[in-house]
Amino acid sequence: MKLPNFGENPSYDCWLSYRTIKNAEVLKEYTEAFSGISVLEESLVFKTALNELKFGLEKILGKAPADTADSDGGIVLGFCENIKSLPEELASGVEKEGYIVRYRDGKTIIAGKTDRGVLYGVFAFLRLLQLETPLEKINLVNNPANMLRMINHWDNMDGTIERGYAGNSIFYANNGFIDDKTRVRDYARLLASIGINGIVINNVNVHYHETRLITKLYLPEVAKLADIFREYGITVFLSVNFASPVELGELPTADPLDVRVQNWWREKAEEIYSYIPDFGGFLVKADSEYRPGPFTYGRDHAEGANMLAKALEPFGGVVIWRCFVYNCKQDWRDRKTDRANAAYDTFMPLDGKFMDNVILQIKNGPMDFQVREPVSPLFGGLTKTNQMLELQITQEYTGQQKHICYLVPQWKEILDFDTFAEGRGSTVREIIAGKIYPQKYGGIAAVSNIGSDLNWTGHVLAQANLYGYGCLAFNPDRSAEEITEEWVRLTFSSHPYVVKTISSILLKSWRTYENYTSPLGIGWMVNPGHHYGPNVDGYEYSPWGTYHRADCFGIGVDRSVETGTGFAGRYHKENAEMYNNIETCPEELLLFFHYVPYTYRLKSGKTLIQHIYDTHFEGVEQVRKFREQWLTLKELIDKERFEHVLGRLEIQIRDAIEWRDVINSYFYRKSGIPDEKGRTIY
Ligand code: GCV
Repeated sequence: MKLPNFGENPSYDCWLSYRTIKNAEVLKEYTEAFSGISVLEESLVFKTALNELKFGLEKILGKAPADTADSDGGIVLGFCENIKSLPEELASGVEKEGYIVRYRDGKTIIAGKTDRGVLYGVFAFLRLLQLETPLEKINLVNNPANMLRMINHWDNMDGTIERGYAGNSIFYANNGFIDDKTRVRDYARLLASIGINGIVINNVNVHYHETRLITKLYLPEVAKLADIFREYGITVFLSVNFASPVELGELPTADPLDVRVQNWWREKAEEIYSYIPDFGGFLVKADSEYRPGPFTYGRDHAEGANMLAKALEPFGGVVIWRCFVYNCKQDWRDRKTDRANAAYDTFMPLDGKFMDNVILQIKNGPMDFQVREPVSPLFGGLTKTNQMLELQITQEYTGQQKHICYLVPQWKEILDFDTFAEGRGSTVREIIAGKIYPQKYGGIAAVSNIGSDLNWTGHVLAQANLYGYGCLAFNPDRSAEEITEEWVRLTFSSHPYVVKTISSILLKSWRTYENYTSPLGIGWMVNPGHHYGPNVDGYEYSPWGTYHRADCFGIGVDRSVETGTGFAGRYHKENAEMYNNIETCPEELLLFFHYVPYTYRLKSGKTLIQHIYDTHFEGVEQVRKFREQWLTLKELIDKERFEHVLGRLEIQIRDAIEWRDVINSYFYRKSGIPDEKGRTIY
């Protein structure tokens, strides 16, 4: 496939389309103000920053800037301390990887403390121009809230992507690396433009070939990827197989306390760093979903993680250890064991036992990226351990990029969730930023939603999820509305009607998806394996409704302290009491925390069963409305993206109807209670 260059295909360009400004006045003003560039430093990333600036300016202004900025009309790119005209009080507000972008009296400064900061400043500046920001408002100081802002790829070397919905891997094919790296470079560019600074390039489920990524068979190839990402200020990490010494046939054991194993990993780290001197470290999924781990040897997760951390320590590497640990083989008759408790019960007793170059990566909820879950109680529970939040951009349980499900509002709720760990204000975003408990490393990671599809994300509107993730990772204070509007303007156009219409669809889409799929936090009612489409008892680890517990009287899982699995009690007092009590439990999580009779009256006055019926009908109508709204954009956006989204909306309507009918009929049959409104329930 011949790839377009940036600027040739709007689907490929994503938010970096850099359309030439049409407003003659603004164009004139900008052309005068930004006529030349001077660069004060030299480094790989500076070179990238300069190229990006030149490229963007030429597209947006329709004219290449000169290589000088001696007089008015100049942009100066440099480190804060080397720019004499930058007032000290402003320079001191810039932190590592932060930037300042400022226009004053005919001169523009783009400065940072590090070259990454300058690169982010360049992208921010170009955004401001694309948004036609008045000169006097070009005045930003931005510091990233999170130290690590990562993307995790679940790419396999055969070219498939676990939970990938946008084609194949852009890194691998046929159990090898793809030679042409054009796509990788373009991707690095997209990621750097939203402030991503780390990437894990292979699946956490590390199979035969990927286990060999840390051997000399593949390390030269990994190094080539690292070279490209480095240009964009992005550090490369690898997922590793905990049993590597055994699976590579080099040792009879992978016991973390065995000296041979410790030495093996130490030498392995040395070898990796000889290829990639700035290698980031390992991501590890251990003792989870049949992956090997320290439990095999009767060791705990701190012993496992620390062994790897010790090996990486001399080189400055880190171990990112996932907390996604649970027993997939739960017996459906066992009503006490609760997957929601698993991560908390495994890791809380280990708090404080991890080395300081280990970071625990915690999924946002206690289950697994459902459309609605409470926040994991490990946030606010752990006080002496580095921690990171893990989100899922790829839409495994949220419509698989066939449906519009814009997740920024969900992520905002997660980041803003108050754990009350140290009183009011102990939000998840403060915790992962290391502001509540000091931590050497912290931040945020998310599972990628991109693949080899020309538009990167399968559904063009799913690009907004990647963009929004980057924005929130950098600055979680931003509102969903602001990020959404910005994305639409950069990606499509600033036409007020286009901005209003697409923003409105995006911002309503999560609730809409929830409406026609899974009510009140119950989750999971999907087909086994691929997890697409409705099947109330279908999920592979939840036979006979282990996870929803519906019977002829009611539905929901009793997770209260007194009569249930006790999960509600894992939170700090304020949240524990709120969740534990059916009266105070937020209704959107009612069935997550309580078993509730179908005849129970919700705050709306409706019975639970009627609520299920109504929301499912409503969800379908909302998607139909999205289609109507989309149709009105026909003359206002390009044909390719218009048709593409319309096609996806047709699929979404068809599948929403299926969800509605399967769910409603299941609960009608279970409860025997007809719809009050007399609608046909199949
Ligand atoms: C990469 C869920 C997904 C798996 C995924 C796993 C994980 O179970 O269905 O595909 O494996 O989460 O996060 O490790």
